[in-house]
Amino acid sequence: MKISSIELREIRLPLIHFFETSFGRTTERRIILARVVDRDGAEGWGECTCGEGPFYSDEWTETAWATLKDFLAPMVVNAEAENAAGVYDLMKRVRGHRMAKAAIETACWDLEAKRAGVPLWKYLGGVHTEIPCGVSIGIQDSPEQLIEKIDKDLAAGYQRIKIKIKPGWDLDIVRRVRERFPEIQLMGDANSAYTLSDIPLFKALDEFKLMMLEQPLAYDDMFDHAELQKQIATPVCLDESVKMPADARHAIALGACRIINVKLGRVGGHAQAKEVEQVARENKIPIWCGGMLEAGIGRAHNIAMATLAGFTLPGDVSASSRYWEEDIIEPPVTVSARGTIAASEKPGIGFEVNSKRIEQLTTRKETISS
Ligand code: OSB
Ligand code: MG
Repeated sequence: MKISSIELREIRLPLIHFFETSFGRTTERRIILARVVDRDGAEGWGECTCGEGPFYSDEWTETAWATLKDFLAPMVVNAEAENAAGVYDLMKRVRGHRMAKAAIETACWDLEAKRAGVPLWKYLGGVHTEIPCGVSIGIQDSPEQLIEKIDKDLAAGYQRIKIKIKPGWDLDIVRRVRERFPEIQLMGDANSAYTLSDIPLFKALDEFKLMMLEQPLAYDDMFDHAELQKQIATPVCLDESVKMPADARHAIALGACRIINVKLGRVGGHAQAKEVEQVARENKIPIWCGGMLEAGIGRAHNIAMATLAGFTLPGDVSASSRYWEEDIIEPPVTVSARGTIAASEKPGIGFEVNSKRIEQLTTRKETISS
Protein backbone atom coordinates (compact mmCIF):
# COMPACT_ATOMS: atom_id res chain seq x y z
CA MET A 1 0.00 0.00 0.00
CA LYS A 2 1.21 3.48 -0.90
CA ILE A 3 -0.71 6.59 0.12
CA SER A 4 -0.14 9.59 -2.14
CA SER A 5 -2.05 12.17 -0.14
CA ILE A 6 -3.73 12.69 3.19
CA GLU A 7 -6.41 15.31 3.67
CA LEU A 8 -6.98 16.46 7.23
CA ARG A 9 -10.05 18.39 8.29
CA GLU A 10 -11.41 19.65 11.52
CA ILE A 11 -15.19 19.70 11.81
CA ARG A 12 -17.37 21.09 14.56
CA LEU A 13 -20.43 19.16 15.56
CA PRO A 14 -22.77 20.15 18.41
CA LEU A 15 -24.04 17.31 20.61
CA ILE A 16 -27.81 17.03 21.04
CA HIS A 17 -27.28 16.75 24.82
CA PHE A 18 -24.22 17.75 26.83
CA PHE A 19 -22.08 14.81 27.94
CA GLU A 20 -20.60 15.06 31.43
CA THR A 21 -17.99 12.84 33.07
CA SER A 22 -15.93 13.19 36.24
CA PHE A 23 -13.46 15.28 34.21
CA GLY A 24 -15.86 17.73 32.62
CA ARG A 25 -18.73 18.56 30.29
CA THR A 26 -18.73 18.47 26.47
CA THR A 27 -21.34 20.33 24.42
CA GLU A 28 -19.69 20.56 21.01
CA ARG A 29 -17.20 18.19 19.41
CA ARG A 30 -14.12 19.33 17.48
CA ILE A 31 -13.34 16.28 15.38
CA ILE A 32 -10.42 15.67 13.04
CA LEU A 33 -11.11 13.52 9.99
CA ALA A 34 -8.43 11.95 7.82
CA ARG A 35 -9.00 11.02 4.19
CA VAL A 36 -6.25 8.94 2.63
CA VAL A 37 -5.93 8.58 -1.15
CA ASP A 38 -3.70 6.17 -3.05
CA ARG A 39 -2.16 6.69 -6.48
CA ASP A 40 -5.14 5.08 -8.20
CA GLY A 41 -7.49 7.53 -6.52
CA ALA A 42 -8.98 5.00 -4.07
CA GLU A 43 -9.86 6.61 -0.74
CA GLY A 44 -10.40 5.71 2.88
CA TRP A 45 -11.68 7.64 5.89
CA GLY A 46 -10.63 7.73 9.53
CA GLU A 47 -11.66 9.78 12.54
CA CYS A 48 -9.47 10.97 15.39
CA THR A 49 -11.16 10.12 18.69
CA CYS A 50 -9.42 12.59 21.00
CA GLY A 51 -11.44 15.06 23.03
CA GLU A 52 -11.43 18.85 23.08
CA GLY A 53 -9.02 19.10 26.02
CA PRO A 54 -6.30 16.95 27.67
CA PHE A 55 -8.62 15.39 30.23
CA TYR A 56 -9.59 11.87 29.20
CA SER A 57 -6.10 11.49 27.74
CA ASP A 58 -3.16 13.77 27.05
CA GLU A 59 -4.13 13.96 23.38
CA TRP A 60 -6.64 16.59 22.33
CA THR A 61 -7.73 18.28 19.12
CA GLU A 62 -4.82 20.75 18.86
CA THR A 63 -2.03 18.25 19.66
CA ALA A 64 -3.58 15.71 17.29
CA TRP A 65 -3.85 18.30 14.50
CA ALA A 66 -0.25 19.44 14.88
CA THR A 67 1.12 15.90 15.22
CA LEU A 68 -0.87 14.63 12.25
CA LYS A 69 0.07 17.54 10.00
CA ASP A 70 3.73 17.98 10.93
CA PHE A 71 4.82 14.40 11.65
CA LEU A 72 2.43 11.51 11.05
CA ALA A 73 0.99 12.36 7.64
CA PRO A 74 4.48 13.14 6.18
CA MET A 75 5.72 9.76 7.48
CA VAL A 76 2.95 7.88 5.67
CA VAL A 77 2.62 9.82 2.41
CA ASN A 78 4.61 8.07 -0.34
CA ALA A 79 6.02 5.51 2.09
CA GLU A 80 5.69 1.83 1.27
CA ALA A 81 3.75 -0.38 3.68
CA GLU A 82 2.96 -4.00 2.92
CA ASN A 83 -0.67 -3.40 3.85
CA ALA A 84 -2.87 -1.42 6.25
CA ALA A 85 -1.64 -3.59 9.11
CA GLY A 86 1.85 -2.21 8.40
CA VAL A 87 0.90 1.48 8.53
CA TYR A 88 1.26 1.78 12.32
CA ASP A 89 4.95 0.90 12.00
CA LEU A 90 5.52 3.72 9.50
CA MET A 91 4.67 6.10 12.36
CA LYS A 92 6.62 4.24 15.02
CA ARG A 93 9.28 6.94 15.46
CA VAL A 94 6.57 9.12 17.05
CA ARG A 95 5.98 8.06 20.63
CA GLY A 96 2.44 7.98 21.96
CA HIS A 97 -0.15 10.10 20.06
CA ARG A 98 -2.08 6.92 19.39
CA MET A 99 -5.40 8.60 18.64
CA ALA A 100 -3.72 10.75 16.00
CA LYS A 101 -2.03 7.65 14.55
CA ALA A 102 -5.33 5.77 14.53
CA ALA A 103 -6.99 8.47 12.41
CA ILE A 104 -4.58 7.64 9.55
CA GLU A 105 -4.27 3.94 10.28
CA THR A 106 -8.00 3.27 10.32
CA ALA A 107 -8.44 5.29 7.11
CA CYS A 108 -5.88 2.99 5.45
CA TRP A 109 -7.87 -0.08 6.52
CA ASP A 110 -11.03 1.43 5.02
CA LEU A 111 -9.16 2.09 1.77
CA GLU A 112 -7.70 -1.41 1.63
CA ALA A 113 -11.03 -3.13 2.40
CA LYS A 114 -12.75 -0.97 -0.25
CA ARG A 115 -10.11 -1.90 -2.81
CA ALA A 116 -10.66 -5.57 -1.95
CA GLY A 117 -14.43 -5.02 -2.30
CA VAL A 118 -14.98 -6.46 1.18
CA PRO A 119 -16.72 -5.04 4.28
CA LEU A 120 -14.07 -3.83 6.73
CA TRP A 121 -15.36 -6.06 9.53
CA LYS A 122 -14.78 -9.18 7.41
CA TYR A 123 -11.42 -7.84 6.26
CA LEU A 124 -10.38 -7.46 9.91
CA GLY A 125 -11.41 -11.05 10.62
CA GLY A 126 -14.66 -10.23 12.42
CA VAL A 127 -17.11 -13.02 13.13
CA HIS A 128 -20.18 -11.38 14.69
CA THR A 129 -22.72 -10.27 12.09
CA GLU A 130 -24.30 -7.93 14.61
CA ILE A 131 -23.00 -6.35 17.80
CA PRO A 132 -24.74 -5.94 21.18
CA CYS A 133 -25.20 -2.33 22.24
CA GLY A 134 -25.29 -0.48 25.53
CA VAL A 135 -25.36 3.24 26.29
CA SER A 136 -23.12 5.51 28.29
CA ILE A 137 -25.15 8.12 30.16
CA GLY A 138 -23.30 11.13 31.51
CA ILE A 139 -23.75 12.89 34.82
CA GLN A 140 -27.06 14.77 34.76
CA ASP A 141 -28.38 17.86 36.52
CA SER A 142 -30.63 15.72 38.73
CA PRO A 143 -31.23 12.04 39.60
CA GLU A 144 -34.72 12.32 38.08
CA GLN A 145 -33.21 13.39 34.79
CA LEU A 146 -30.88 10.36 34.88
CA ILE A 147 -33.75 7.95 35.56
CA GLU A 148 -35.69 9.48 32.69
CA LYS A 149 -32.77 8.99 30.30
CA ILE A 150 -32.30 5.38 31.40
CA ASP A 151 -36.00 4.73 30.85
CA LYS A 152 -35.80 6.07 27.34
CA ASP A 153 -32.72 4.05 26.38
CA LEU A 154 -34.16 0.84 27.83
CA ALA A 155 -37.38 1.43 25.89
CA ALA A 156 -35.26 1.78 22.74
CA GLY A 157 -33.88 -1.73 23.40
CA TYR A 158 -30.35 -1.07 24.66
CA GLN A 159 -28.97 -4.10 26.48
CA ARG A 160 -27.01 -2.44 29.25
CA ILE A 161 -26.78 0.93 30.95
CA LYS A 162 -23.53 2.59 31.94
CA ILE A 163 -23.73 5.58 34.22
CA LYS A 164 -20.91 7.96 34.96
CA ILE A 165 -20.00 8.32 38.61
CA LYS A 166 -17.86 10.79 40.54
CA PRO A 167 -17.54 11.75 44.23
CA GLY A 168 -20.94 13.10 45.26
CA TRP A 169 -22.69 11.30 42.38
CA ASP A 170 -22.08 7.67 43.24
CA LEU A 171 -23.52 5.47 46.00
CA ASP A 172 -26.89 7.24 46.34
CA ILE A 173 -27.31 7.48 42.60
CA VAL A 174 -26.48 3.80 42.05
CA ARG A 175 -28.90 2.87 44.84
CA ARG A 176 -31.72 4.91 43.28
CA VAL A 177 -31.11 3.52 39.83
CA ARG A 178 -30.98 -0.04 41.16
CA GLU A 179 -34.19 0.39 43.13
CA ARG A 180 -35.95 1.64 40.03
CA PHE A 181 -34.40 -0.96 37.67
CA PRO A 182 -33.60 -4.06 39.77
CA GLU A 183 -32.85 -6.45 36.88
CA ILE A 184 -30.99 -4.45 34.24
CA GLN A 185 -27.35 -4.88 33.28
CA LEU A 186 -25.90 -1.82 34.98
CA MET A 187 -22.35 -0.54 35.34
CA GLY A 188 -20.51 2.55 36.56
CA ASP A 189 -17.64 4.48 34.96
CA ALA A 190 -15.57 6.71 37.26
CA ASN A 191 -13.01 7.99 34.74
CA SER A 192 -10.28 7.87 37.40
CA ALA A 193 -12.10 9.98 39.98
CA TYR A 194 -11.10 7.89 43.04
CA THR A 195 -8.14 6.54 45.01
CA LEU A 196 -7.51 3.49 47.17
CA SER A 197 -8.75 5.50 50.14
CA ASP A 198 -12.25 5.06 48.64
CA ILE A 199 -12.24 1.28 49.12
CA PRO A 200 -15.13 1.50 51.64
CA LEU A 201 -17.27 3.13 48.94
CA PHE A 202 -16.43 0.39 46.44
CA LYS A 203 -17.20 -2.29 49.01
CA ALA A 204 -20.57 -0.62 49.60
CA LEU A 205 -21.22 -0.63 45.85
CA ASP A 206 -20.78 -4.43 45.70
CA GLU A 207 -24.34 -4.79 47.02
CA PHE A 208 -25.78 -3.35 43.80
CA LYS A 209 -24.42 -6.11 41.55
CA LEU A 210 -22.89 -3.86 38.96
CA MET A 211 -21.62 -5.73 35.88
CA MET A 212 -18.37 -3.87 36.35
CA LEU A 213 -16.77 -0.72 37.64
CA GLU A 214 -14.86 1.08 34.90
CA GLN A 215 -11.54 2.84 35.57
CA PRO A 216 -12.16 3.75 39.21
CA LEU A 217 -8.53 4.76 39.93
CA ALA A 218 -5.76 6.78 38.28
CA TYR A 219 -5.54 6.77 34.49
CA ASP A 220 -1.89 5.71 34.56
CA ASP A 221 -2.16 3.14 37.33
CA MET A 222 -2.49 -0.63 37.29
CA PHE A 223 -0.99 -1.61 40.59
CA ASP A 224 -3.66 0.05 42.76
CA HIS A 225 -6.41 -1.35 40.54
CA ALA A 226 -5.02 -4.82 41.30
CA GLU A 227 -5.21 -4.06 45.00
CA LEU A 228 -8.78 -2.80 44.65
CA GLN A 229 -9.85 -5.84 42.60
CA LYS A 230 -8.60 -8.12 45.39
CA GLN A 231 -10.86 -6.38 47.88
CA ILE A 232 -14.16 -6.08 45.98
CA ALA A 233 -16.51 -8.54 44.31
CA THR A 234 -17.53 -6.27 41.43
CA PRO A 235 -15.30 -6.83 38.38
CA VAL A 236 -12.96 -3.95 37.63
CA CYS A 237 -12.84 -2.90 33.96
CA LEU A 238 -9.91 -0.85 32.67
CA ASP A 239 -10.35 1.88 30.07
CA GLU A 240 -7.77 4.73 30.28
CA SER A 241 -4.98 2.47 31.61
CA VAL A 242 -4.83 0.18 28.57
CA LYS A 243 -3.07 2.09 25.79
CA MET A 244 -1.39 -0.81 24.00
CA PRO A 245 -1.36 -4.61 23.76
CA ALA A 246 1.42 -4.86 26.37
CA ASP A 247 -0.75 -2.93 28.84
CA ALA A 248 -3.48 -5.53 28.40
CA ARG A 249 -0.97 -8.30 29.14
CA HIS A 250 0.36 -6.49 32.19
CA ALA A 251 -3.09 -5.66 33.56
CA ILE A 252 -4.21 -9.27 33.23
CA ALA A 253 -0.99 -10.62 34.78
CA LEU A 254 -1.34 -8.22 37.72
CA GLY A 255 -5.03 -8.99 38.26
CA ALA A 256 -5.78 -5.28 37.75
CA CYS A 257 -9.05 -6.00 35.92
CA ARG A 258 -11.42 -8.79 34.91
CA ILE A 259 -12.79 -6.95 31.87
CA ILE A 260 -11.27 -4.53 29.34
CA ASN A 261 -12.90 -1.68 27.44
CA VAL A 262 -11.12 -1.47 24.07
CA LYS A 263 -11.12 1.89 22.32
CA LEU A 264 -9.84 1.88 18.78
CA GLY A 265 -8.20 5.30 18.99
CA ARG A 266 -6.81 4.88 22.48
CA VAL A 267 -4.78 1.82 21.42
CA GLY A 268 -3.64 3.25 18.06
CA GLY A 269 -5.89 1.72 15.42
CA HIS A 270 -7.16 -1.59 14.10
CA ALA A 271 -3.86 -3.52 14.08
CA GLN A 272 -3.23 -2.69 17.73
CA ALA A 273 -6.86 -3.34 18.68
CA LYS A 274 -6.64 -6.79 17.07
CA GLU A 275 -3.62 -7.53 19.24
CA VAL A 276 -5.41 -6.40 22.39
CA GLU A 277 -8.37 -8.56 21.40
CA GLN A 278 -6.07 -11.56 20.95
CA VAL A 279 -4.39 -11.07 24.34
CA ALA A 280 -7.79 -10.80 26.03
CA ARG A 281 -9.28 -13.79 24.20
CA GLU A 282 -6.30 -16.01 24.99
CA ASN A 283 -6.61 -15.05 28.66
CA LYS A 284 -10.41 -15.44 28.68
CA ILE A 285 -10.89 -11.80 29.64
CA PRO A 286 -14.14 -10.44 28.16
CA ILE A 287 -13.84 -7.18 26.24
CA TRP A 288 -16.22 -4.62 24.77
CA CYS A 289 -15.99 -1.64 22.46
CA GLY A 290 -15.77 1.72 24.18
CA GLY A 291 -16.89 5.01 22.67
CA MET A 292 -15.52 8.55 22.44
CA LEU A 293 -18.64 10.40 21.27
CA GLU A 294 -17.62 9.59 17.71
CA ALA A 295 -19.26 10.95 14.61
CA GLY A 296 -20.26 8.42 11.96
CA ILE A 297 -16.84 7.54 10.58
CA GLY A 298 -15.42 6.65 13.99
CA ARG A 299 -18.67 4.91 14.87
CA ALA A 300 -18.48 2.78 11.70
CA HIS A 301 -14.89 1.76 12.53
CA ASN A 302 -15.99 0.85 16.06
CA ILE A 303 -18.72 -1.41 14.71
CA ALA A 304 -16.20 -3.20 12.48
CA MET A 305 -13.78 -3.71 15.38
CA ALA A 306 -16.53 -4.99 17.68
CA THR A 307 -17.26 -7.90 15.32
CA LEU A 308 -13.97 -9.56 16.37
CA ALA A 309 -14.55 -12.78 18.33
CA GLY A 310 -13.35 -11.52 21.73
CA PHE A 311 -15.90 -8.69 21.85
CA THR A 312 -18.65 -10.45 23.77
CA LEU A 313 -20.13 -7.78 26.07
CA PRO A 314 -22.42 -4.91 24.97
CA GLY A 315 -20.33 -1.88 23.98
CA ASP A 316 -20.77 1.90 24.13
CA VAL A 317 -21.64 2.06 20.44
CA SER A 318 -25.13 3.43 20.02
CA ALA A 319 -27.31 5.12 17.42
CA SER A 320 -26.18 8.32 15.68
CA SER A 321 -29.45 9.95 16.76
CA ARG A 322 -28.40 9.81 20.43
CA TYR A 323 -25.61 12.28 19.62
CA TRP A 324 -26.27 14.18 16.42
CA GLU A 325 -29.05 16.07 14.72
CA GLU A 326 -27.53 14.81 11.47
CA ASP A 327 -24.53 12.47 11.21
CA ILE A 328 -21.71 12.74 8.65
CA ILE A 329 -22.42 9.30 7.16
CA GLU A 330 -25.38 7.83 5.32
CA PRO A 331 -27.39 6.06 6.45
CA PRO A 332 -26.90 7.02 10.11
CA VAL A 333 -26.09 4.23 12.59
CA THR A 334 -29.32 2.67 13.87
CA VAL A 335 -29.99 0.16 16.59
CA SER A 336 -32.57 -2.65 16.43
CA ALA A 337 -35.33 -3.09 19.02
CA ARG A 338 -33.17 -5.93 20.44
CA GLY A 339 -30.34 -3.48 21.07
CA THR A 340 -28.05 -4.60 18.28
CA ILE A 341 -26.29 -3.00 15.32
CA ALA A 342 -25.96 -5.09 12.17
CA ALA A 343 -22.55 -5.07 10.47
CA SER A 344 -22.84 -3.58 6.98
CA GLU A 345 -22.36 -5.76 3.92
CA LYS A 346 -20.97 -2.83 1.90
CA PRO A 347 -17.22 -2.52 1.23
CA GLY A 348 -14.96 -0.71 3.70
CA ILE A 349 -16.62 1.02 6.64
CA GLY A 350 -19.94 0.20 5.00
CA PHE A 351 -21.47 3.69 5.06
CA GLU A 352 -21.40 6.56 2.57
CA VAL A 353 -19.44 9.57 3.76
CA ASN A 354 -21.58 12.70 3.39
CA SER A 355 -18.95 14.97 1.81
CA LYS A 356 -21.34 17.87 1.41
CA ARG A 357 -22.18 17.89 5.10
CA ILE A 358 -18.53 17.48 6.04
CA GLU A 359 -17.60 20.43 3.82
CA GLN A 360 -20.21 22.57 5.57
CA LEU A 361 -18.91 21.61 9.02
CA THR A 362 -15.22 22.06 8.18
CA THR A 363 -13.33 24.76 10.09
CA ARG A 364 -9.86 23.98 8.72
CA LYS A 365 -8.35 21.75 6.11
CA GLU A 366 -4.83 20.72 5.15
CA THR A 367 -3.58 18.37 2.47
CA ILE A 368 -0.26 16.57 2.81
CA SER A 369 1.05 15.20 -0.47
CA SER A 370 4.82 14.59 -0.49
O1 OSB B 1 -14.75 6.90 29.64
O2 OSB B 1 -15.81 5.76 28.22
C1 OSB B 1 -15.42 6.85 28.61
C2 OSB B 1 -16.80 9.61 26.35
C3 OSB B 1 -15.73 10.45 26.29
C4 OSB B 1 -14.60 10.14 27.00
C5 OSB B 1 -14.54 8.98 27.77
C6 OSB B 1 -15.61 8.12 27.83
C7 OSB B 1 -16.78 8.46 27.14
C8 OSB B 1 -17.99 7.67 27.19
C9 OSB B 1 -18.95 7.87 26.06
O3 OSB B 1 -18.30 6.97 28.12
C10 OSB B 1 -19.14 6.69 25.21
C11 OSB B 1 -19.93 7.07 23.98
O4 OSB B 1 -21.15 7.05 24.06
O5 OSB B 1 -19.32 7.39 22.95
MG1 MG C 1 -14.52 4.93 30.36
